[in-house]
Amino acid sequence: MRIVHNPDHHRHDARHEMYRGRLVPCHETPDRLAFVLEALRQRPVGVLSGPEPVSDAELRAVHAPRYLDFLAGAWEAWVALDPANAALDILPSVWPVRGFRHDVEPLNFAARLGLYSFDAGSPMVAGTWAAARAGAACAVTAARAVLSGEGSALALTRPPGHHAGPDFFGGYCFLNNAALAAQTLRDGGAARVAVLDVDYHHGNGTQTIFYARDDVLTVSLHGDPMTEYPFFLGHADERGEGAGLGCNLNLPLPRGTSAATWFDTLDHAAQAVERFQPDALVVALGVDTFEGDPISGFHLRSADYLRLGERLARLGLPTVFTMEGGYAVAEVGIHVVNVLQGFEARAR
Ligand code: Q9C
Ligand code: ZN
Repeated sequence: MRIVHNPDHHRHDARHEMYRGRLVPCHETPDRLAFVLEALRQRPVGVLSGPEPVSDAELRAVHAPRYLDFLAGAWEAWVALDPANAALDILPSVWPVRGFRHDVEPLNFAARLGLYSFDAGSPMVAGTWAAARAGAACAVTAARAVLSGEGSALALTRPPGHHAGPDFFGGYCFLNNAALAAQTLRDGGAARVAVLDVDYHHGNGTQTIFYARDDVLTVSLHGDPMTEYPFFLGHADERGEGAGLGCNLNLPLPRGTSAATWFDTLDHAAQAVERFQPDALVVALGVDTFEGDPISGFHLRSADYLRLGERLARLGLPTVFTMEGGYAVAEVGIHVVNVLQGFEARAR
């Protein structure tokens, strides 16, 4: 397994996210990746490399140019408002809901920030763009490795990506690494690609990016949006639209779901992937399904991640993993490496 590590991830090191009317410490921290690297040192299940450059054209295959321009210039615009802002994280506080215009990009920075986001839990700092762009490069590099015949690869990166849509950030995500990997696989010759999202939270960004397309199947099993973040998407009746009708599958599960039920549901997800007959698979790998995760509600245990890797390997597909959520920080490394180890044991 090829493991493409983001050397710039630590530049995204925000302080606070808004929660219940207060600013609380971020859950999505640089030490999450440090723990994965440490677990990989103890169990070297793959070969580490850095990313190759990603082009603007590759980013624009998934994200809107005006959104990319906003992200690239956000920190400078923020500090231009007031030099004292350099010591503060960027968080949005105003959003264009139903009936407001989305076609006109305001000049005001707070308004642009709101236009391109959907929560106040995803702070940006000076290095966010550099970190996110290098992460996108990891995802594209991992996909290129799989296209050139390596059986599997992991984009070992943060910030995560699966909540980021064509032109919005949120849920700690800015660029959709799983979607970029899937698009790279398509452009490199894979006629059909499946994205299987096993993060606790619905992969709303990935769903939105591919919703009207029949060349990329998106499948997500996740906490029921009636009670779980991101709340406003991820229901079972969202099946795709137009040419993409039937090419999106959501498998929402109640908070508190056991590992046994989760694995039964994973089987349904895997069967849907098989029916689609893809040439390649992207796994949006969140490990926030762990029973000890501080913000999630499923009950997987550490050994279950070995089983997850084995089940994914049984699909027998060239596979790109992208690192998504997982906030029981000290266990994130064990769980990610368990998935890779289970995958490699079965794939061999
Ligand atoms: N303060 C991913 O797992 N808010 N994103 C939770 C806790 C958002 C999770 C509230 C959770 C986003 C990639
Ligand atoms: Zn998550």
